[in-house]
Amino acid sequence: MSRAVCPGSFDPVTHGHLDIVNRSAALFDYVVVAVGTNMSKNALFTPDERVEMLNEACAELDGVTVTTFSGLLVDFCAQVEADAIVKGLRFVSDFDYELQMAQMNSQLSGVDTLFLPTAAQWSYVSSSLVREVALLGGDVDQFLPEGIAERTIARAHERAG
Ligand code: COD
Repeated sequence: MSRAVCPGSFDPVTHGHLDIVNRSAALFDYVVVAVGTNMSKNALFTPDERVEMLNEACAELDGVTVTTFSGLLVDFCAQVEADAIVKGLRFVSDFDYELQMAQMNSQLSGVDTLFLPTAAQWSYVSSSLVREVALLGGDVDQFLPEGIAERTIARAHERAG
């Protein structure tokens, strides 16, 4: 059984993330979507809330499970016996950052990273921009799976005070 880990902050999960998870599920027997913490980002949702939203969004996908992880991604990969990490790439700036992490992860544990190019229609979508648009009162419906836009807008309103 081939097994991949799709890690991310997923704060919140977007159509761009889901496209990567869907395509990973077509390539591997089993996919673990792993919600981690990016220490450089200011989170809108708790890790458990993000898992709940991902579970809703991935409910129809066979062989896909969602969980949180803490600590090093390579330790989590060893724990779930992953064959590879799968990441999505949007622009050159993603590549610079992702290549460095892929090489560090490979050096730490030997686990390899596969990059999938973003789908053209989602290439400009990031959770950070979606959070910013929502916090400033914009419409984020088109970027997020059903039900998640409402939760994002509600949380943004709470944050805005
Ligand atoms: N289209 C395609 N791919 C996309 C899109 C899109 N529109 N949006 C995001 N993605 C991809 C990203 O490129 C990334 O590969 C993945 O989806 C997740 O994105 P985010 O933004 O939700 O998640 P990040 O980048 O904040 O997550 C970072 C991790 C939590 C994975 C990282 O910080 C990590 O591995 N942390 C664990 C600690 C660790 O091991 N540190 C050492 C690293 S070498």
